[in-house]
Amino acid sequence: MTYPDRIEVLRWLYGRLKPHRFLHTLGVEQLAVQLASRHHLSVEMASSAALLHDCAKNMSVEELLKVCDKAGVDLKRNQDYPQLLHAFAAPIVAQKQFGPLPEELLNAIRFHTTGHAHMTPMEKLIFSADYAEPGREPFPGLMEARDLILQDLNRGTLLILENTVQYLQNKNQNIHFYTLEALQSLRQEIQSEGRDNVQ
Ligand code: DGI
Ligand code: FE
Ligand code: FE
Repeated sequence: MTYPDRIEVLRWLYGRLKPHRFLHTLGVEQLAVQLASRHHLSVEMASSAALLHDCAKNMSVEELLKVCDKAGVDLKRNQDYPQLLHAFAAPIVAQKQFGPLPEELLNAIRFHTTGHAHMTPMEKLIFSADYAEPGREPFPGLMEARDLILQDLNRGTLLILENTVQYLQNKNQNIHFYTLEALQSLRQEIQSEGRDNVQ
């Protein structure tokens, strides 16, 4: 599988993103690559997905709605969550620039904000790297999450989902149904891992 040339992607992002977002993207890539090699996933795919995950972050809600509508995103179910649209739009924006990309990579960027039920390892990796990247201003729980995703991707992702839900609840924000489904599905996955280990 060939991925877009890294320097070309960086050049494109450098012209699109604000400086702090560009630096965040590099931090996500650094952690994503580290996680991929630790957990035996494709380092190249992790790098590309990390670089592209916020490529639509500079767009206005109007533009994002247009792109998402064209791509068949259910806008009614997402109208209360404008801050999630950049993730759903990212696969279209990235492919417009770089041509067709693998579905596994596209899903990792599509679900990087919310997660969803039955996440693949690459989706968990990008979701977690976005949260725990090294450039983030320290906040309670960050170090613990960073350590845990390096040791155990499932438990680390679960901790991050739980922290995110707690954070949003404290701010009285509605939790997207994808996030709730991700939480429930990963809890079940970890429970069944435990059962398999006992047998
Ligand atoms: O794009 P980033 O800033 O790197 O981070 P992100 O894509 O993970 O999150 C973007 C925003 O979306 C952030 O302010 C948190 C918010 N968010 C994530 N999950 C949910 C959510 N907001 C609501 N209302 N509900 C969610 O489930
Ligand atoms: Fe994002
Ligand atoms: Fe991000």
